[in-house]
Amino acid sequence: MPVDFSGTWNLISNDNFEGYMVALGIDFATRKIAKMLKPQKVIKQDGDSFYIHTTSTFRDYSLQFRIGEEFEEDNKGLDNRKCKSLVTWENDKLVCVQTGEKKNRGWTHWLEGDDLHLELRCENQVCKQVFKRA
Ligand code: ECB
Repeated sequence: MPVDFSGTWNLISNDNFEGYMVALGIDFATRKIAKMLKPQKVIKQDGDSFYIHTTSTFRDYSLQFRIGEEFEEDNKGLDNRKCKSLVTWENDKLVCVQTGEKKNRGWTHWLEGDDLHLELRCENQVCKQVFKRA
């Protein structure tokens, strides 16, 4: 039985989001707004099928994928670059590799106690987010 990430999750910490956004080339004004946000994630998981909706007062982003099936990701409203994304299980961690213009781009989700963790990577920057159940 895989881990179940399903639920509604509220951001409680966001380390080095600034560095991650700079690595993605997000402009100053957008970064100032984005840093203030407390996004919520709604995750619907059915076995190896995922729907992840990240919402905020500023922008929303949604993603649907199946484990092991590469897909075209259009990072609309984020950095607006396209990439090829592949999500796999690494033990109980959900690991996404986003292949494209930016080196070393991807993210990892895992559960720790009652918290949802997310590491966002781009080039030499790592942003660490923690969410609690709503
Ligand atoms: C959607 C809420 C954040 C909106 C921030 C707006 C502008 C900043 C532009 C680019 C920054 C890059 C990413 C924002 C951080 C989080 C959004 C979703 C990150 C993501 O890829 O989550 C994965 C894993 O949960 C599922 O899409």
